[in-house]
Formats: sequence, C-alpha cells, structure tokens
Amino acid sequence: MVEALHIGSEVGAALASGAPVVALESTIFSELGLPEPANRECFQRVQAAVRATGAVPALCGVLDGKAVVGANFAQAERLFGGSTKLGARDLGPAVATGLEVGVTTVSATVTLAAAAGIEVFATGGIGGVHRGADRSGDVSADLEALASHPVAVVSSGVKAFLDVPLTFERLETLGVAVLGWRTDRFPAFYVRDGGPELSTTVHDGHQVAAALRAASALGHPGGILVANPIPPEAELDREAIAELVTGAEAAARRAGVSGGDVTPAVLTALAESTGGAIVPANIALAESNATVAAEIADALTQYPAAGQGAGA
Ligand code: PSU
Ligand code: MN
Repeated sequence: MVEALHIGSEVGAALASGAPVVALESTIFSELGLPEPANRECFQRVQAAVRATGAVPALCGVLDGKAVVGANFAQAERLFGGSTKLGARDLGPAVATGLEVGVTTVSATVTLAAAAGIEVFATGGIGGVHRGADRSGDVSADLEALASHPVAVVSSGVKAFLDVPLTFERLETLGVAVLGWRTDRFPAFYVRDGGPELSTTVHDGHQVAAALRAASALGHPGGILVANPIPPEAELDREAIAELVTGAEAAARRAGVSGGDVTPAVLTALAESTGGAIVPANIALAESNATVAAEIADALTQYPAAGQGAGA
C-alpha cells in the first residue's frame, strides 16, 4: 500500500491538540491562478492573515506521489511552480503514478481537508457552472465536492466569468448552504454584491461553526459555502470588469480552449486587458477570506465535534 496522505508536522500537531487549522488550495498560488510574482505575494499575505488570527495554514497539493496537507517552505516553493491542475478525481491517479508536482483545485483540496480532519478552507472563488454549460457540460467538480465533505469553504463567490445565477441554483440542488458573511447578497468576486439574494447572513465565526456542527449532527454529509465580499477598497468597477470578463471568456472559447484550461487562459487574458488591475483585487479578497476562515476555525475549537462531549 502506498502512503497516500502526508500531513505536515506543524499542521499535524495543531490537529492533534485541537488548535484551529485552515486549509489552502495550491492552484491559486501557482501560475495557473496568478502571474508570477503575484502568486507568491498572495500566498504570503494569505498565510500571514491565517496566522494573525491565531490559526495554522495548511497548504495542500501533490508532491512526489503523496497528497500533502500542510506544505513546508520548500514544498510550497515547488507547488508555486506547478502546472498540473488536479481536481478531486485526479488525486488517486496522481498518487498512484507518483506525480512529481500537482496543484489542487477547490474540489481536490476540500477532499484532502476532509481526509485530514480539517473543517475550514479559504480560497478566492470557487468553480461552478460555466456560461454555455447547457451545451459544453462544463460544471466544476468543486460543487459536488462541497456537497459531499463537511468543510466550511470561504470564498468571494464564484469565479468571475461563470454563470452566477445557474451556479447559485446548482448549490441549492446539491444541498450546499450559502451563508453571507455580513452580507445578504451573493458576492460577485471583483464586485461586492452583484449576485442573488441570500437567505442567511452570518456575523461571526460562531454562527458558521454552529451551523456546520448542527448540519452534521443531523446527518447532512456536505459542507457550507461562506460568501465573503471583496473588501470595499479593493472592489473593481462593475461595468468595466463585466465587459472585460465577457471578452476574455469569449476569446478563450474562440481559441478552442476547453475543460480545465479555461480558467488559466481567461485569468491571463484578464490580467493583460486590465493592465494588471485584477491582481491586487484577487490578493485582497483571498487575504480577507483567509481572515474569515481563521475566525471560523477558531470558533470551531469551542464546538465539540459529533461524538464528543455536549450531553450526547
Ligand atoms: N478562481 C480563480 N482562480 C482560479 C480558480 C478559481 O479566480 O485559479 C481555480 C480554483 O482552484 C478552482 C478551480 O477550484 O479554478 C476550478 O476549476 P474548474 O472550473 O476547471 O473546475
Ligand atoms: Mn471545468
């Protein structure tokens, strides 16, 4: 049997002592997510935000045929240079074939977080239903993964160029609760509130922790999406960004880009067409999500997990 999962020493110690841990995906910190050197800056800011709120960051990825949860400095450096994007379905083959470097998306990272016993995960924007998905069938595996693992995922909505209303509908179908972090509108990534109305608003980590615990006590298998809008000072102009996003997405389609290559192609085109303006926005929202996730992880340490304590 191959040892499939490697938990880093700091993360392992934190989990063993019940200290708060926040999982991080590696795709957004690779050049598939952000151009060099913004990818490294983004990681530095995100991990610092997690630590500043008293939690331990657990960067996830695949290295030398092992799924790593809690990459150390040298391992993180290798992940930042990775160019093989792994969804949840790719984890098994990646381990079995001894893949050298693979960066994990939300679907793969949620899977690894659950395997390691981590309940909170911070990212930028999750994948979802692509525009034109009725013909292409392109719906991110992120949605199914969220529906099947008990992890609270903090994001600023979904990737900018998806079909937001359809993604929102699919989350409902799959049974994924969407909690607005101090908002009653589903955030639209680069802008704060372009999306559908939310039925539940939360104001602190305790409310999310309580919802996660209650759902699992009632036998719900899945996770929760915590929707945290981009900080106001980092928000981009709604009309301008909408036009550029649509243009970049259409150009990628015309160039015949499909499947998992769509996101990196669109993000690269967007960074170019905005003269780099999307980069600070991306970093600001990822950093803010990290702070929120750490607050939730901290609150969870005060809520006994199923089977532990609390008058069972
Ligand atoms: N959102 C971004 N940049 C990204 C991603 C999301 O702004 O790089 C990545 C995340 O890792 C997400 C993945 O899980 O894209 C979804 O890809 P796909 O649509 O191929 O499932
Ligand atoms: Mn896809």
